Amino acid sequence: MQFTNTLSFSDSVHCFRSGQPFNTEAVVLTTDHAGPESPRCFSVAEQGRELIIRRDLKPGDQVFGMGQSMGGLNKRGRQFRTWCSDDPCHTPEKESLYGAHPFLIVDGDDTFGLFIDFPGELFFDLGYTTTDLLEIRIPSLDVDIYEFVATDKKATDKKTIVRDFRKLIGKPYVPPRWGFGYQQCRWSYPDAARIDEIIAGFRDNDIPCDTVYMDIDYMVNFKDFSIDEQKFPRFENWVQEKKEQGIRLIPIIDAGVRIEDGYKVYEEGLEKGYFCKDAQGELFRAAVWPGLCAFPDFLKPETRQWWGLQYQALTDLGIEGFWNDMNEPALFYSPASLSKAIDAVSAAKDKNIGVYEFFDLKDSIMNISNSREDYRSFYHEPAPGGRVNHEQVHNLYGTNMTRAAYEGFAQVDADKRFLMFSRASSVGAHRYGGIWFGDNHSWWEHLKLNLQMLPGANFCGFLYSGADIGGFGANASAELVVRWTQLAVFSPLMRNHAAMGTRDQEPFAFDGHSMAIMREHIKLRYRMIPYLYSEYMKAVESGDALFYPLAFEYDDERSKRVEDQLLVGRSLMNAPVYEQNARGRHVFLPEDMLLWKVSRHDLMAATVIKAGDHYLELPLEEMPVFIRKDGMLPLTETTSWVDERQPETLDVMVYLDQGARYELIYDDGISKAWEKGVSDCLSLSVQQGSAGLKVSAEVTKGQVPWKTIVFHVYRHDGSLIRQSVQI
Ligand code: MIG
Repeated sequence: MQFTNTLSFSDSVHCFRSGQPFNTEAVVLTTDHAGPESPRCFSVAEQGRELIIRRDLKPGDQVFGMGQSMGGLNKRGRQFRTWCSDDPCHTPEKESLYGAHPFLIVDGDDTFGLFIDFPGELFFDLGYTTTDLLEIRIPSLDVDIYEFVATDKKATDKKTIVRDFRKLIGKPYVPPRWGFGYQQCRWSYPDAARIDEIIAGFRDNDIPCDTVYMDIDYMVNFKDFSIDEQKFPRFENWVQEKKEQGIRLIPIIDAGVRIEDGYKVYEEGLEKGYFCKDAQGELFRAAVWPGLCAFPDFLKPETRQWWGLQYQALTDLGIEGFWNDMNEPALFYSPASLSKAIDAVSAAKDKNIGVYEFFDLKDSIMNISNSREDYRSFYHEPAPGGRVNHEQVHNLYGTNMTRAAYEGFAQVDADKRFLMFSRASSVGAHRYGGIWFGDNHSWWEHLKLNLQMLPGANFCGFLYSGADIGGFGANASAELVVRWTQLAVFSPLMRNHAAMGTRDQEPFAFDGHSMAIMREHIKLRYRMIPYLYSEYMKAVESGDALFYPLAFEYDDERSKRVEDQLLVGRSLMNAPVYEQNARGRHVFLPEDMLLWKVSRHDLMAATVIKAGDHYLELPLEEMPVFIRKDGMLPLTETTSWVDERQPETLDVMVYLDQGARYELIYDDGISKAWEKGVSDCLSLSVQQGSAGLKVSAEVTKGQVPWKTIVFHVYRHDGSLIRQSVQI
């Protein structure tokens, strides 16, 4: 196979270009160093109008990555496709979800990473068809293939690969710090009065909360950037009042724009040519919630510029965050696909059809949404005069919607962080917002899936991510929501959400005991924000994931295969309970760790657990937090919302081995000063001196709110020493 061009970003990162790829803007790094002739770790062969990547898999090889996708941490033995899909039923065999993230790491004797920079569908066969063969089909000759070669033959090689990849694709989006608070959503709280009740539910029950969401029913006829004043009278005042209670309202924005005469967004977009057109150059129309819609051509810079400014209609009223939905884009039906289906139904009328014809008939209705035919029937204009069929660039649609929003916010206020996350995404979208994992179900399987999805999303820079706590579809039991809330304590995006028609699942929607457990865990989350925020900001800079499988840190065979525990930042390991009625679980410890069962926030109740296998008793009230050797876990005071007041005391849990250091990163939590390297830093240190413990807490940069730092230092023998430092 002859590449048109090969490039080297470093000794271990190379790009192999075939043909003339579409510029997806996934990669932000440039280089003019010529690279090696061909990849070292896989082959690329031309087959007709396609390229096939192949690599033999050894029995022990594992495959990590694939972004937001089904399966365990190790993706070997599965098939995937990159095709942003509005699929609300995440059953195990699904090959694609809302995000298209073609980055993977093969881990074995010879570990390497692979990223395919391509805007359309790709087919991954990770040892599924043939057990010992990895095969990727690229249905084009125009593509950039990146190879990341490992050098150290260590578990941590994989971290280097993640960092190298992230260097290539740029720094992730940083939310405002209040985006680390607990968030409550539901499809839909019908009006302001109900939202007031929900807020009272949190405040009266002493459960911290920072945001409440407004799902599609806040709009007039689902028209983006409109507000139904019947349901939300005096909107601006109300938004302001809620802020005084520490609650920010987060409206949804859908991709489709309702076709309606007199609706400004539609009329303006139409007049300026900002919408996607069909083959004849006519407006492309398809139905979503608003009925027939036009679809902004987000690949066109002028459209993005215009769309981004539409958000101002709401930011002017005090709104500071949004979630972008239906941007795969989801298409319920087009006039063409609907009439085809109706024809099929009419043709069957009064006929005595056979069962196979019946199934065809059924399919003609069932397959009407998100059809490939519809996706093939419209076009984008990324550059003047340059027309590209949607199917070729499908995966870029949601990304560019979110990019438009992000760039629009910068025009509203150049120095302010807005909350933004999207349903659809591709590699590169992480620079503009986070993602949530879409329409999961209130199934225990999806609680485990949430855990297993986090690292893959993180590798692609989606640090601000999380799944709907409690599950979106189906009814949740109290126990499921309790265990899910426990897991989500660690997840930067911590949002509970439920679908229309399902049972309420706010923390206070169940019995008092369940509520009390959730209250304690949500409070714990607020205490952990300094840690999560510090680790987040470090991961933004270093290119690390917040969540790593144990296989990325420990070289032993056992650790490599752990599927249900994650490292969280540099200090912690998480091993949640994800089974109904379980009152404990098995945990594998690659090394000694400090176990803190958090039920009563008792900082004196931690115990040292030796390396090896353990069965831990974990009643519903308990979630284990493991602190690694020389790891520190700073815990601030709990508040009812993130910015409620300045905390005074910082507790620090420490598991002392050789000597522990921790850099706590802090900043104003709202400006973009971090982009210029401006942050506050509190350096914490605990060392074993000859005359006892030496603890120090020093503000090495800027300023931090805490006045008293209380160290809780545990040692190997389980002994605890407490020492305070004033700053
Ligand atoms: O077709 O806005 O994933 O979070 O509640 C469903 C209604 C549309 C899908 C989103 C979900 C949201 C729902 N939306």
